[in-house]
Amino acid sequence: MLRYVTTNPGKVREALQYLDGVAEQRSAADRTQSGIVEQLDYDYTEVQAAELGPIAAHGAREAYRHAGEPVLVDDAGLFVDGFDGFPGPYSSYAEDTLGVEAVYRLAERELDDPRRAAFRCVLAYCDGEGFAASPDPVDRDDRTAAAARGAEQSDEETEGLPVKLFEGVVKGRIVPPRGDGGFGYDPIFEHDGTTFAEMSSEEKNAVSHRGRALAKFGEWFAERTEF
Ligand code: ITT
Ligand code: NA
Repeated sequence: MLRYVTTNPGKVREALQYLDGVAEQRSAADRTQSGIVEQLDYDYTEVQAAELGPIAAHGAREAYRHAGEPVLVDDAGLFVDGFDGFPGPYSSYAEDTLGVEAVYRLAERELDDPRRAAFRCVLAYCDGEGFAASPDPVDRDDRTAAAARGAEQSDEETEGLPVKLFEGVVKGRIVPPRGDGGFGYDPIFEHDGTTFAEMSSEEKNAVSHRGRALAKFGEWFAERTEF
């Protein structure tokens, strides 16, 4: 059993839809969806860092020690180019304090159109075992690769448990809120003319940061196990 570690029901919906879909395609017909991956509603400590990688890696170790079974932690954020990546790793805090509409209004007031931004998602997998050397599944993107290396190194030194990271990125722009699907910043994030809140979770998964990270994870995990 793989535990998808998050307190956020929106993430769970997208991740389970994706991972159950992958598992169903690849596995025996008698496998039930619920037996493969389940949410673990666990609020791990979010260490302060400028990048998502170290936060997710630290969280995965903590969640694994808590759960005692394989875990996948999902750390994500909205990075606004004109704000030098803000709110980024502080996206959850900014949503709780300012709110999503205020983040839009701030961007509208301070930045010229197009207000470029990216969603990033880092998935951190830990099952208490090591990983054989394999081609790095993390993005070629410099920033991402650096974040991944940083996470692996610093965490290796402090805590030992190996963690594997998978990152997905999607580019878009900040727009006035549209749509009532999705969650979080979805209404103000437009990709190819559609906000994420105007997409079904299946449509969102096909292009999103989370969908891309899940695709990388799914490919790696399928080879590692009978998943
Ligand atoms: P967990 O840490 O328990 O997983 P969280 O919601 O606090 O739940 P993060 O720490 O990763 O998750 O915070 C990410 C913030 O970015 C939070 O405000 C989310 O609502 C938002 N967010 C993450 N993924 C998103 C997505 O796909 N679409 C819109 N907003 C997203
Ligand atoms: Na969080």
